[in-house]
Amino acid sequence: MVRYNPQESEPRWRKAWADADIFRAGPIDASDPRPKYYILEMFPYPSGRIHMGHVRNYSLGDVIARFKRARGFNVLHPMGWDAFGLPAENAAMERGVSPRDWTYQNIDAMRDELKRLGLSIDWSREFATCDPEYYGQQQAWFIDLWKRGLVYRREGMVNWDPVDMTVLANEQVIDGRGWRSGAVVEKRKLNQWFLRITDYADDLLEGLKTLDRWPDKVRLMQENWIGKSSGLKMTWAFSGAAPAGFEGGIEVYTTRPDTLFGASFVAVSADHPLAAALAAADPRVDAFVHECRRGGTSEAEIESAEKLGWDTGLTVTHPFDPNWKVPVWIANFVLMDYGTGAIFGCPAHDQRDLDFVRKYGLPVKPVVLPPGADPVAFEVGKEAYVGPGRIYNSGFLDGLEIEAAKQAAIARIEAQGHGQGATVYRLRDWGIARQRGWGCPVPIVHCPACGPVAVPKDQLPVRLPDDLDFSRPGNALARHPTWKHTVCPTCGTAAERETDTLDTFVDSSWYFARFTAPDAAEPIDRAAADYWMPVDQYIGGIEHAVLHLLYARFVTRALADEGMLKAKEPFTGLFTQGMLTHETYRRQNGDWVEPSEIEITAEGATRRAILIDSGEPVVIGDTEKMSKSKKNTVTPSVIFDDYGVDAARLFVMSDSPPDRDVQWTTGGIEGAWRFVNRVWNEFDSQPPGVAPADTAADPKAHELVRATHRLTAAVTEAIDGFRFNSGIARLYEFLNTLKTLPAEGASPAVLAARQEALSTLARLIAPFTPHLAESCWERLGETGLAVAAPWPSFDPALVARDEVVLPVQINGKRRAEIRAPAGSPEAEVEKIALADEAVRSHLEGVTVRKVIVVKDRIVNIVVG
Ligand code: ANZ
Ligand code: ZN
Repeated sequence: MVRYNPQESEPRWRKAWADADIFRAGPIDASDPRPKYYILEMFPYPSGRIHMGHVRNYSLGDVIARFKRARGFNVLHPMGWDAFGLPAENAAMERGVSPRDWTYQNIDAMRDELKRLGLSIDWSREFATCDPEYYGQQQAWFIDLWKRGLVYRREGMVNWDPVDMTVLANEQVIDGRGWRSGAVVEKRKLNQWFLRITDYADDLLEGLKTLDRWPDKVRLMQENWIGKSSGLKMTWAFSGAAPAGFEGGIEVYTTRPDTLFGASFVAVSADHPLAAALAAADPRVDAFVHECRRGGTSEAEIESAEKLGWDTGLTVTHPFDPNWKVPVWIANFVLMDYGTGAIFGCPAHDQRDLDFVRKYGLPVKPVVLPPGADPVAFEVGKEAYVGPGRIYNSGFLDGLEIEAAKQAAIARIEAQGHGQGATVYRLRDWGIARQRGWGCPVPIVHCPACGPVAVPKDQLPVRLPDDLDFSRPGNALARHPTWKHTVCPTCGTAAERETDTLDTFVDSSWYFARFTAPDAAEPIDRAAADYWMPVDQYIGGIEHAVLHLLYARFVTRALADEGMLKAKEPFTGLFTQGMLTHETYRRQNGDWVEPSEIEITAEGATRRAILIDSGEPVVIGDTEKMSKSKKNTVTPSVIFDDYGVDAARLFVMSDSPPDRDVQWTTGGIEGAWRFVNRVWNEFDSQPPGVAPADTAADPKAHELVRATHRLTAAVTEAIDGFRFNSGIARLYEFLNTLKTLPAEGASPAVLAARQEALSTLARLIAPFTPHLAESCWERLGETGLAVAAPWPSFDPALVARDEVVLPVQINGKRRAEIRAPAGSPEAEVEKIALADEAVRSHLEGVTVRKVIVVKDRIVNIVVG
């Protein structure tokens, strides 16, 4: 066996591709007959090094890109960097480097590594979101949306670290504490910038129905996130004197008006104006409201926090019974920015309400009777009853099913003038401002005379200064000595720049449109975007199912409504790839150790490992997602050095379907490396200059030709259907077939069939192992596979298996004839026979006792 040498060939082919500039997307040219295809993987954060997850993600996209190019599409496959964000600030704080230098150095290192992967990327379109040319265009459309009312400012809650005196992002709050200071985080009100995504709630929901090439799971997650619900907004009037300013009563939102007779309290959020009014008058209420502000702002944190309530002493009147007074509480589990910020509580049928009243001793009155339950005996204990049933204990609603009772209750409240049926979304407006220095500055100036004023477009970009001080926590932009001082663009008075920067999710919400014309003088070049958009296939992690993918859909719509592009949906196809996993290893003292530090000393049931250095036994743990903290990672560059890039690409795609996790093992990468060498050997052993010959006459040659066509069909379908692993499995099988027909001593017909097989094989492996494919292609005497070779086609007649005709005898008499693929298993032939029209007519009214199939010959049916 000759050994394939990836260290020699891989760099050579990458250079050849770069010299020929073949991965540059074609210009937009109406006379170009090729259809366009836009393939994009989620762009990386420039953390410094690529990891195996990147190898898999970008290899998957590259398979599609190379496949589509070979099939005659004009392919756009760009790459860039999601380059703003916290890690750069943290590196700056810890190491005293500038976030800009740190980021661009990382980009340089990672670009080299990605290039080494042999990805067919149009590098001419590369940009980073921290390039002023990019974020300046972002500022331009931000101003457009602001003028249209889609950007606005209001008070919003932020996480405040009282020790570091800084606003924290949600991911910097760990178990309710600041990640650096360890201090208990508080919720604080701050003027915040918002994007009015809620204006698009219904459109975003409706649009999901058109995304039939998205995983159902992701669509469902977005649907839940948007959280459309319908119910009733109704006002409860105060029974006694109303507090000043609240004469109109308290408006609550409910999705369960059918349970109104089960109400035991009304509660407002601690951030509700009523709570604020009461707190202003009573320091004890004020203290309680502050107590509620402890802990993070995320919904999960609020849900899991202990229930806290404050009895205001006020009461409201039940809408269906003027004599029924309901107490009013302030409660920490009521969110201010959902519905109306106030609820009525029905503990029998809502778990949060039940937990609350069990703590504070309020009554529990069931009003929904489960099917078959006894109305006298039925009780609610620790668990609220949320199932179906009939309404009881409820006056005019008694006997109705839940849905009918909801309608009846809404009708009555509407007739009384107490409220109105309403649709409410869980989706909240998107808070886009961050009090951080390493981000896109909000292009607004605050003028004491004019208020907030947009920076004129000819003054964009509003650049970040080069000399920000990141040595301390907090907003480096706000404390810069001079940057914020400017004059009002409208009236010329001394004014201050906004010092907030934009959430990095804004940066990633439109980069795919910018790739269509990355140097355009406007944010988006309309002609380029209308040609390339939407992205035909987007690939990335499921962790982005909601935020990034929803924001991108929203911003695309907002920009489309601005006339910047036609597409409303940015990604028609979405694929979420699985993760890379690896066994974990620990020393006796519990420290994690890297796979490269250990040696497996026994396999099988008594599998054992030791530390290479000291011989200390190592505990082999579970297979888990590769992570730095558990040290169960492998370094791509080390693998590339040892096995070549192609073997690594092949392995991460061969072992499981692309949407599943793949376990990295030494055995696996070695298997891929063996495959690479076996392929190479088949090409190496084929003599040069094989002449075409009549293969049809030679049964062996003919069978190889047919196997080649079958392989082409199978691999084509596998790539189209994102089943790369099964395509690769067919390639492995095919090598076994080839091995049974070696070049040495072969007839001219078999040699000719081999030549066709190898020519096909080189092109079929190209999307997976592109360097090897070029070497093989070259070995066949051809030039430039990626440059010019079209995807192989197949003849359906050769793919189809032969059919045989089988006579069918019933009790020994020939009654019919059926057709079946040659070599079909007996059970299949039996099925075909029993389904046959003519056979069935003879079986009417009789019982089939036995069916005997003689493979490829005859079917005998015994009846009685
Ligand atoms: C009375 C009731 C009775 C409720 C019952 C539920 C069950 P979904 O379905 O998630 O939209 N709610 C309304 N606004 C709230 C807020 N700002 N903070 C916390 N909870 C709030 O939830 C709607 C239900 O959540 C509403 O219906 C309300 O409680 C509560 F047996 O009203 B319900
Ligand atoms: Zn002004």
